Amino acid sequence: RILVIGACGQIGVELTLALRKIYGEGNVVASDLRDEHELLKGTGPYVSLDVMNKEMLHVLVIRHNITQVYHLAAILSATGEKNPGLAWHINMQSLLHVLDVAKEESLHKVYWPSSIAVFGPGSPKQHAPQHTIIEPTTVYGISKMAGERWLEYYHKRYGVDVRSVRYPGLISYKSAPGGGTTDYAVEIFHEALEEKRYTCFLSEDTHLPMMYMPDAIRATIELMEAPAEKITVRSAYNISAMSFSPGEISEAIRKHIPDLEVDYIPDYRQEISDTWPQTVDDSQARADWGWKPQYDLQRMTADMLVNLRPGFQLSGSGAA
Ligand code: VAH
Repeated sequence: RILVIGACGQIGVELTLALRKIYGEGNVVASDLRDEHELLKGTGPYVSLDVMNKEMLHVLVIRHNITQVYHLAAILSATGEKNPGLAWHINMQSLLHVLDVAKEESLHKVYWPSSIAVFGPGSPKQHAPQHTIIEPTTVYGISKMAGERWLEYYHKRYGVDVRSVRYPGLISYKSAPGGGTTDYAVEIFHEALEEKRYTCFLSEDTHLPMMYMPDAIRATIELMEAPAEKITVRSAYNISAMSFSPGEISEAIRKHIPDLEVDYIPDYRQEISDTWPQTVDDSQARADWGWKPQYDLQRMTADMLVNLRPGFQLSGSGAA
């Protein structure tokens, strides 16, 4: 049985729904601090969990016969810079609680997401390799870097089967992101449909690695289902799908909403994004467990628009 922690977040909602489809709704326990997300209601068991309370986590794991945990609860990059101490505490302590319970209860597998935020100004901007200079400058990135080290440590020292990927910025229509630097790429779709106008907090030519949520969910599940002997990276795999800037995504949306107007007023999040690479090299994930993305910018844009607004008429060549 699977436990998803942070099930009401941007990844959590879709991952929980996907896992329930595969493993059966009764076998996937969703948990979060928040009230149950609308889309999860009626789809399977839901429990309230504060993962900062290790006892509570431990009891829940035993009571529900949990054998696998997906731990997705975290403070993202932009929110993290507002309260670094809290972000560090939450991101680290929650992971250590999960890893400890996994060790103590001999759980079969643990999934925890890392991020391209582990990279810093010293990492190559293009095709950032799996192994390179990892000197993040945000507290979120530092917590992801340290988390990767802890995963490897628990794997080597205690044999816990930990798995992770470094997600790029994720774009989704079912559940909203919160507090990230890449959130603009979701907001712009909502504003384009509602107001035909968007003020972006990053500059027009800030290129970042990005991925559409269906690819991210598939990557997660494929990694978790891969035979253990194929997993040569026990920190976190680079995975990549697309890279674009606010200017380029605006252009892609304008193919379908020609009168969209976008202004650029970069704020403190610009500095964060400037420290990250534009593209990452995911050859290790491709070689080890067959990773391959399906969505590029055009296909994702079309899919976002029709899902956010049922009946939306796509124009010409961009039609999905
Ligand atoms: C953030 N979306 O913006 C997250 C992330 C790629 C960065 O992990 O904080």
